[in-house]
Amino acid sequence: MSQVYVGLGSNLADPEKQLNQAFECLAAIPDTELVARSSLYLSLPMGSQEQPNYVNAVALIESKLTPQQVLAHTQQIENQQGRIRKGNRWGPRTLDLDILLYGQVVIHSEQLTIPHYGMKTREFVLYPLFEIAPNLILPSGEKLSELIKSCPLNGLQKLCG
Ligand code: A4P
Ligand code: MG
Repeated sequence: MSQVYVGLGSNLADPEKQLNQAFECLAAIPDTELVARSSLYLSLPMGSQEQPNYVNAVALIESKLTPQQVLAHTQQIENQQGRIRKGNRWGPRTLDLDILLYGQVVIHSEQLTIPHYGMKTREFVLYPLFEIAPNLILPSGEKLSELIKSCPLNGLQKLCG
C-alpha cells in the first residue's frame, strides 16, 4: 500500500458540496482506502482574480494502485463532477484533484509530475496537508513543518463544520 496525498480544489457549483462528494469518490476507488481528510479551507484564487474564491482540502488515501492508475481515477472523478477544460490556465473549475505525493516516489513524465510542481509554495496545499500530516517529510528531505514557516496564509481561512 502506498500513502498518496491528494489536493482537492473547487470554485464552481457549490464548492463545499463538490469537495465532500469528491472525498466519497476517493474512498470508492478500488484497492484504495480513504485514511484522512483535512478540514475545508477558503482560499483566494491563484491566477485570474476574475473568478470566485476556492475551497481547498487535502486527502490521504492508501492505495495498491500505481500512480498512473490513481491519476486515471482522479481524472474520472473530475469528469463525473462536471469538470470542463477550456484551455485557460488556472481558470475556474468544479473540481481539481492533484496528486501531491505518492509515498517517497519521484516522477517526471509527460503525464505526471510527483511531487506536484506547485505544492511547496501554495498555502491552500501546505496548511491542509499540515493538518493531517504534521510530521511529513518530502522526498527531497524537506520537512513540511519548515516549508510552512515561509508560506504566508494569504487570507486562507478554515471553514467550520
Ligand atoms: N499532471 C501532472 N502531474 C500531475 C499531478 N501530480 N496530479 C498532469 C495531477 N495531474 C498531474 O491537469 C493537467 C495535466 O496535469 C493532467 O492531464 C495530468 O496529466 P488539469 O487538471 O487538466 O489542469 P489544471 O489543474 O488546470 O492545470 P495545473 O497547471 O495543474 O493547475 P493547478 O496547479 O492544479 O492549479 N487557486 C486556489 N485558491 N486554489 C486552487 O486549488 N487551483 C488552480 C489550478 C489555480 N488556482 C487555484 C487553485
Ligand atoms: Mg490540476
